[in-house]
Amino acid sequence: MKNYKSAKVEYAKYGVDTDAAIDILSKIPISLHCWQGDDVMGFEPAADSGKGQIVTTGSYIGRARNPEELMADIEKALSLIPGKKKLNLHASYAIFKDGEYADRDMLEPKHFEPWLKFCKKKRIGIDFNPTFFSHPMVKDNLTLSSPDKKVRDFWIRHGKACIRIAEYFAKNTGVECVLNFWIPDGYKETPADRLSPRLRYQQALDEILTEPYDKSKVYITLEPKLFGIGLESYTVGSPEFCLSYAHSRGLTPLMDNGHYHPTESVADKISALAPFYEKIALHITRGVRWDSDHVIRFDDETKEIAKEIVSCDCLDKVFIAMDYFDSSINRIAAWVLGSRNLQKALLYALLLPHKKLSELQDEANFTKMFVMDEEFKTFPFNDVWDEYCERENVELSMNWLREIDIYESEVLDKRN
Ligand code: RNT
Ligand code: ZN
Repeated sequence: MKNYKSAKVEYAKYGVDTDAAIDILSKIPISLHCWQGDDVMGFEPAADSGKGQIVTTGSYIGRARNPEELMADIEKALSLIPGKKKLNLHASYAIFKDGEYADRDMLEPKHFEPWLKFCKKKRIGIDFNPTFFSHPMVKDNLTLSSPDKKVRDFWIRHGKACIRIAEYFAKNTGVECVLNFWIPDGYKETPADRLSPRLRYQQALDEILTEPYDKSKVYITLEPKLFGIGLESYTVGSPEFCLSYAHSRGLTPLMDNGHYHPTESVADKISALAPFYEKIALHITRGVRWDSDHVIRFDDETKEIAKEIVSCDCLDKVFIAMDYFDSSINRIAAWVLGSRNLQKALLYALLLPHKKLSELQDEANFTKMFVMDEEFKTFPFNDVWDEYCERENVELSMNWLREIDIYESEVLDKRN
């Protein structure tokens, strides 16, 4: 890129090596969530969508309605996103050949074979999630914490089945699989008994974990949440519960930045967990006034999370996934935009003079630390970004949108 050389010189003045930054960025795996492509519907014949706590809003044309369409859309998105990717699947995206439907508690690796084939062709790893929502066995908003043993047992079987599927993905791709547990369980009103549901959740998870798995290939993560729609007063899997559980059982904590009080910062929590966990998993999203899962922007919150990952030297410790769903704009554009913004935030973080800034902190030179932090915001960042895109062979700037426009008129328009 024509301006890259001068940008490189500018950054080098502060000891920042732009080539090294580009190189590191290209190797950070970003997990692309399949559910942005179809409004979190999945492929089950009687998908109970709309129930459960996952809400998408908007009615943009071209939602992927079957595995072929979703794979084609993912393929388009992947071609426009630089860097290393993984695909993040949910159990509700099992693919059934004619007449061989299996309910969630009976899922097997074979129901995900086409996904494995797809990802092997793309040479990417796979992450996985049991789907504890949008299903008739979610009773009164409860799954693993239900007082009804039949309900709990159904979801325990689901959890175990997902461990087997995660291991199948990891073994066959050669890439570790992050298996994330999130349950929507909770109450709209102040419950009379907060303890029993948590004890039941704890026991159910213990039961699921009796399923043997290879801990060097499958990383089980637990995702807490402060509240959900219809669960405003109490969630069973609260942050304290999930962290304590994960820590006591050797699991990995997962933090979704939409799941906390609005003034809490997930960026700050990374260094708080880092000393205690081998791995930390993240769902990067954007909440607007609530856990609304808007498309990731290149904004302060995302930059701050990226900055912490880099400055805490946690790049090998974190599993980075995205979790948002917008059906009011072109869904492929949503994927590409969010992924690129997240990578921009990581690049931005990689281009900061962390060593210098922390020296200033230790010297209590807070004035200079503040000034430098601000000045770097207007450094020639975009020249380095464009260089990265060029080296990765993806479209620069907004040119990628043109490709999506063509895909929209040639493919998506015809889906209605
Ligand atoms: C829900 C959680 C969860 C889901 C996905 C689809 O609040 O964030 O991670 O969004 O599993
Ligand atoms: Zn999440």
